[in-house]
Amino acid sequence: MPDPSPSRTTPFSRPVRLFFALWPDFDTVRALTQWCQQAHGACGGRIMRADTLHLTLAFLGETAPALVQPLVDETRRRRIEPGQVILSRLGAFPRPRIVWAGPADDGDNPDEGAGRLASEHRQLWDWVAALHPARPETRFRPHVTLLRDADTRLLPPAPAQPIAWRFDRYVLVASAQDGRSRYQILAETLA
Ligand code: 2AM
Repeated sequence: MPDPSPSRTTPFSRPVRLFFALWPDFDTVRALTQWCQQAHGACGGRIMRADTLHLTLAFLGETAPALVQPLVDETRRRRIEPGQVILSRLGAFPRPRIVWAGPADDGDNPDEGAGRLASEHRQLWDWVAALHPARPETRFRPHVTLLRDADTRLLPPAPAQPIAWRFDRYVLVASAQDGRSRYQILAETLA
């Protein structure tokens, strides 16, 4: 994980871009890194740094500084049922030239994969909406960005071995865009 969550959040003096995400454990990062390499061999582009790989559950966008601490406090009070997501797909967003890994659209088990993530997304917005004016994304598309500036027309099939990602927490992240993505974890929820 990037900057481990500080016990006290650095106050922000300007609006800050926030999102909630699942942050992968070491084995998941290692597996995702192999997917990055394979996809890069076909599509080129820019491989995401291992320490920035994540799956966004809710995107809040630019947030007034005064809202940050209440979101941090509430995140720390929240709990998540541990779960697992199986990443078995490679997909692309052609316009931003992104190649991503994601769960199968939905398997038989709604407690895993895309169904489980959609449920976490909804539950998150249920409490965030009371603290933040952002609206939920119109369409939630769970994915881990692997490559940017890639030639998405050359998207290869997904690697044969799916990635079983066990999670037991989500994190609130601040993102600074200054040429390269820099993420700071502000708070995490625990099972
Ligand atoms: P991306 O990787 O597909 O760009 C930090 O920018 C995180 O929030 C990334 O996971 C990014 O997805 C996601 N994100 C950025 N803008 C978004 C938006 N308008 N709606 C949903 N997610 C967004």
